[in-house]
Order: sequence, then C-alpha cells, then structure tokens
Amino acid sequence: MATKRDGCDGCADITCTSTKLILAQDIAKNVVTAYDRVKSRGMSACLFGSSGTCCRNCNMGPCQIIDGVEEMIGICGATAETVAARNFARTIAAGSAAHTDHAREMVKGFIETAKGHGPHEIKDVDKLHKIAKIFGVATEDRDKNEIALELGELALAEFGSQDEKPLTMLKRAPQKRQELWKKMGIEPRGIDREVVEMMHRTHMGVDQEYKNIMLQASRCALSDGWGSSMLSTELTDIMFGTPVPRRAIVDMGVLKSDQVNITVHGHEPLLAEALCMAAQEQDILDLAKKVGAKGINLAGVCCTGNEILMRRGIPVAAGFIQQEMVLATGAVEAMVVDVQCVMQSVAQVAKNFHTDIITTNYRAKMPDAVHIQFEEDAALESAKTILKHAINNYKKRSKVFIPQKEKVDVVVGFSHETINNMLGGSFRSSYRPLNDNIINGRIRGVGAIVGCDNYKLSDENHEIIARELIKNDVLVLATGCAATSLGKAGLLCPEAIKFAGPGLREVCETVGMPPVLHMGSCVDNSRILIAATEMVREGGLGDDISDLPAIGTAPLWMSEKAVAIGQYFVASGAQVVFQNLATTGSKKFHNYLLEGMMDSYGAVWNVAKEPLEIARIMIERIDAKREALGINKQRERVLFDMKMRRDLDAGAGIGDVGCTGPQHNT
Ligand code: NFS
Ligand code: SF4
Repeated sequence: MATKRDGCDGCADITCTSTKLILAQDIAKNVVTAYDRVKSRGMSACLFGSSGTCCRNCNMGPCQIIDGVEEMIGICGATAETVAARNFARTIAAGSAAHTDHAREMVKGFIETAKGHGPHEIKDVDKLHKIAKIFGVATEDRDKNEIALELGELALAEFGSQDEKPLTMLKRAPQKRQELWKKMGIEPRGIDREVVEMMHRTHMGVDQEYKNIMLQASRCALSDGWGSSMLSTELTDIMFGTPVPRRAIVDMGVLKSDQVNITVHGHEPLLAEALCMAAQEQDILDLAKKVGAKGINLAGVCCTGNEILMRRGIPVAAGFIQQEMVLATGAVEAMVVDVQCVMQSVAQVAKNFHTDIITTNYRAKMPDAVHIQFEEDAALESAKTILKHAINNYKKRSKVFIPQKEKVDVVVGFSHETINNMLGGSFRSSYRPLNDNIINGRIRGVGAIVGCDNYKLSDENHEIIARELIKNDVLVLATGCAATSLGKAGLLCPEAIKFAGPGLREVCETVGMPPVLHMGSCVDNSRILIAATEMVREGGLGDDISDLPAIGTAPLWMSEKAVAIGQYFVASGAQVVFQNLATTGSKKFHNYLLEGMMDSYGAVWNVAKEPLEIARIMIERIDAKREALGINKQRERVLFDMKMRRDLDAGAGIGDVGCTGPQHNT
C-alpha cells in the first residue's frame, strides 16, 4: 500500500510550485497522492500490458503474445499484430464512447432548451443558423427555438442512425478528405454504431487483419471528432455562447480563504453552467452569508474547468494531476464531479478534511462520496441542492493553506470563430491573414498541444515543447489539461510573446494575441479540425489537411480519449506525436502506425520520449510540409508594410475585448 512521504522530501519530481507548497504543509501530512502511488509501485508495469500484446478477449486466455515466437501466439492463433491492433482499437472505441456519451447529454440538454425547458436559452443565433444550414434546417422567418428543436432532433438521430449515409458534419471537411474517406469506406454512419462495430470486430474470432481493424478504428475515431465531439462543441456554443477572448486566472491560488469554495470537476458543462447560475441566486448567497462566508467561489478542475473558463472566465484551480492537491488545501467545501478523469482517490483525500465529494451523475458513483443526482429537467433546483450541501460544510472548515504564488493571468477563449475575427476583422473575418503569414514565413506553421497530464511524466513537458515551438515561430493551439498546464506556465498571456521567434512575435504583437491560443476542453479539439479546414479552404496551403504545415501532440496522454483524438487527427490528415504507445509488442503493427498509415492518410503517429525531441519532430514535419508547398524559401524575414499592419489592426484583437473577468463572485 502506498504511504505518505515525510513532508515534501520526495517531491523532487513535482514541478508545480503550488503543489509543492501544499504538500509541505502540516495539514497535508496524511494525504497520500498519486505521486506516492507511482513511487511505491516503482513504476514497473507488465511488459505485455505496456507493449499491447496481452489478450484477455476470451476465456481460453489471457494470452501473452511474444512477437516472432511461434509457440507464443494466442491459443486461438491470434498473432502479435492482431492482438496489438485489437487492444489499440478498443482503446479508441472507449475514448470515442466517452466523448459520445457526453455529447449525447449535451444534445439532449440542447433539445430541452429549445423546448423552453430549464434555465438555459439559445444564446448564439448566428452559430445556430450556421449549423442549421449544414443540417439542411430552414432558418428564414423562423423562431430560434423552432430552428434549434429541429436541429437538436436531427443531431440526436445521428447517434442511433442505422442509415448507410455518412454523418452530416463530415461535409465540413475539405473535399479531398471526404473523397478519401469515401474511397476507403470509412465514413462514419451512426455515432454509436461505430463503437459497437469496433467492439464486435475486436471480439474473439472476428476481424483478424490489423489493417482492416484499423479501418474501423479510424471510422470510430472520426465519428468522435467529426461527429459527437463536434456536435457537443457547436451545440454547447449555441446554448452557452461561443467563447470570446477574456482574461482569467489558472492556479490553486484562486481558492478564497473567506468564501465557500466549490470545485467543479469532470466534463459536462450542463452541470457546471447550472452551478454558475445557481451560485448567483440571492437565496444561495444569503445562505453563504449566514454561515459566515463572504460569498461563493466556484473554481474548475480538468475539462469542466476549461468549459466555464472559456465561456464565463471562471478560474481553473487545477488540471488533472492537481485534483487531489486542490483538496489538500483544506479550503474546499465540496468537489462536485460528474463523469471522466475523476480519480477514485479524491474521496480518500477528502476524508482528511471537511470536504465532501459530491457525485451527480448516475453513471459515476464512488465509495465514500455523497450522491446528489443532477436532474437536467430541474437543473437549477438540483444545482441549489448541491450548493446548499457545500455551504453547510463551511462551518466545519478548520485550518487551510491556499498557495499564494504570484498569480498568472491567462487569456482564453480562442474558438475558431475568434481566430477568424481576430485576424481578419469582424466585418471580413477570414483566415487569409493567418494563411498569408504562414506563406510569407512569419508563422512557420501551427502546432497543437492537447490532452492530459500524467503522474508518471513531468508536467513541465508541455511548457518545454510550447516554448521550443513558439521560439521557432510555430503558433501553438492548446486544449484540455495541456492548456491548463501552459496557462500556469505563463504562456497563455500576450506578454508571452517575448518568448516567441521574431516572425510569430510580430504577428501576435500586431493582433494583440498570445503565441499560445487556448481553444477549450478536450471535446473542443473538434475546433482544431475546423480551423485546419478553414485554412485549407482559404487557399495557398494545399487542398487537404495533410498538406498543411501543422501537427499535433498529446505528450502526457493518460486517458483513452486522447488515443481516439490521436486517431481522428491522423485519419483527418494531421500528424500527431505521443510520448509512448502500447503497441511496441508488435513490430508490424507499431510500424504501420508510425509509417504505414502515411500511404492511406497522408499522416502518421510519431513517438518520442523527450519533450525537445517531440518539438524537433513537430518542427521538422512542419518544414517538410512547407517544402512540399514550395513556401520554404519565404521564411527570410519579411517586414510588415503599412497596409498589412492596418489590415491586422482592423481585427478584433483582445485589446478590443478587454478583461471581462470572472462573473461568479458576488
Ligand atoms: Ni481530456 Fe478532460 Fe484532462 Fe485528459 Fe481528462 S480532463 S477530456 S482526458 S485529463 S485533458
Ligand atoms: Fe487468447 Fe485468442 Fe482468447 Fe485472446 S482471443 S485470450 S489470444 S485465445
């Protein structure tokens, strides 16, 4: 069993200053964290598990396969490549399922909103019209709720569709990519169906040809990226507002010593939005006063944090690896959780304090937590019940320690629409200036840093990669816990342009944007697909996503969702770099991911351990694309002429938006 270290002696591998400060406190002395568990396990993992060649898909096994050793294939004859591909594909199916179940809830919430039920309303009518058009829903002379209802029902039908016709959002992709998917027979049909087919095909005795397994894995992943995740992002934007740039704070120091602190952890913004609304109601504020608190302080953890950060400017207290630490401050009255990335250990950490873990979703319960079901049809009432429970805990609070390192401002809210407006101006918004600056070489290319953090690897890796990229004039897009980590590192503010290379700095300075753009939560990686498509459509950078000087990485991936994202990026033509993949046990299959997929998709998976090596691969791939496009020569420095400067100045830079600040403390 893992034991707690003395003080902070063993914290050398923890890079977060706030985490170190908290763990060094007396009040945290009995807190056992995942860092301790990583240490006490000695980090040794089963060789077969970590190389992808352990199969327990039937009861003749488990079979541990050794590549190339004849007597070490499966009892059923399954080879290393079959088993590794099946395991990899199942990881993708699980990741897609998580995004899909989340998205389904958002679409159902959207339909209820369109019906006029619940506390929310249709906020972004422009986007409603845009998405309605994609779905063939008439918009002229129609009430917004009527349009939304028809759209919502069509969207919901895509989950269970049994038609052979491709998902509607696929037609947003570049024409050439759509044709490729069609030719390969991997256009996703029903969103749920692709997960079911993936599970079926990886069942004992079904698909036993690794390339064929990966065709379905691509279709399943595409049903996530261009299906469920994209629906979730777009319909959530329509309901809660498309993010616009705003300033906020990211750190555990956002907890307040004189307020009721409630951290919202998980993924579905319906719960978080309802909590934000309920926290502003007078009866709730009165109750907080009655127990002696000055107010209610909501703070986000993980992707739910990113959702409310992007749309409301509510601070993010912690990314994935700080979820236990935020409780170890003793300052949290309740951690309200829904689904995904919530570690079972938080309930044990909470036991050291007055904190309650409140589970809210019937799908996700936990021993030692309090369950208060969040009823979507009575969202505000449910949210109030949850808040009241938290407020009542305030009186039980004893000693707290809130780390007060210098707080770092972040600027967030870079939806693909924002990027469009910022660069092109709101009246003639376009990706033209971005494309032009890539073509003339001021911006070398685009690098996406996405995904989780992971206790087994240093949190600093995100920062090292991002710094190296921006230093080399690569514009960075970030989502998920990677974005939180880059925010804490101070790279999400316009001041970070001092770390950028001269070309990128010049563009960012003129527009007033940071060199690292926070695009949202993990489902919002679908925004990156649209941004990439817009760049293709704008012209001058090839005619498919695979032609763009752009590449993604999820260096500290932990969740199965990250692998689903990786595969939908690759199947969409965007290369990815991961720190490791559990596929090395089959040479054939591993090489297929790293090289073989290039012929089919024009993109592959890359693997590199060290952060600087990851950055190097990203820059090399970007340069290779520049070369193929014939724009590598233009990188000799071009100074802005007055016309270009004026054009960029006309963009809706963050200077125009100003600081909207958090809206939760009253
Ligand atoms: Ni993405 Fe979000 Fe974070 Fe990773 Fe988990 S919170 S959906 S999976 S750990 S980025
Ligand atoms: Fe072993 Fe084949 Fe069963 Fe897998 S499916 S456990 S390889 S017998």
